[in-house]
Amino acid sequence: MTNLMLLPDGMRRWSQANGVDLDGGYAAMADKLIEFMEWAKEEGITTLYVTASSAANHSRPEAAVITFMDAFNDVARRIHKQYAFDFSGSLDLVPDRHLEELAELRDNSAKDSGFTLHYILGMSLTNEVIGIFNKLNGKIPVLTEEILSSNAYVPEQVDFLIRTGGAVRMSSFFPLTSPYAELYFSNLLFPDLTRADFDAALKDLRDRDRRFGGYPA
Ligand code: GPP
Ligand code: MG
Repeated sequence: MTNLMLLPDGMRRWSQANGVDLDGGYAAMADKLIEFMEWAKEEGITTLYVTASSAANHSRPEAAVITFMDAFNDVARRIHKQYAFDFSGSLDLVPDRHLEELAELRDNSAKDSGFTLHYILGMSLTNEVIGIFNKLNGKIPVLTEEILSSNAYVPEQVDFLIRTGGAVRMSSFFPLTSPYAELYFSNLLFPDLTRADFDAALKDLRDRDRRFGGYPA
């Protein structure tokens, strides 16, 4: 069982480079995301986590927020009858109508399909830690690793992570309880990613010697 987290970055730049508006750029993201899911599934990935937004992304002008949320909702709508769909994150940042639709799509998704698309919305390590503390403060005697994991935005340890768009940083997208996630950074703008690029990324990730802090075997 291998899971993968995708940070699909670069849609604004892709829109500019291709002479389309932002809606067009995010429509290209939506189509590519659906292709990407097929690639991931074919390669034996069981859950694809997609960082749909950081908390900071929700401070963009309202029209820009609606543009990226519309595209992510569109993808969930297009795949939910075929795959399980789930989401988590700083959900108070997400516009109500998008959130309501995502909940409905999650509830009606194909839960037994063997493949899950899971969005993490409004990512921010700071908000995440503050949220967990405020939710549990006074209600548990001590914080354990298990309680921390079950309240984290990403509900399991991430194996592989791919970020497109050229930035070699995690920004706010770090999965809190995944210290051994293997990271892969691609210079490509997400809508330009091809199957060959995906295969090369996955080969690179799979060839790594994962030791989880221990000595080599
Ligand atoms: C980024 O494209 C995309 C999102 C809002 C989705 C999640 C964000 C990540 C950074 C993974 P963009 O609008 O930032 O394009 P660009 O990087 O070209 O400005
Ligand atoms: Mg960006």
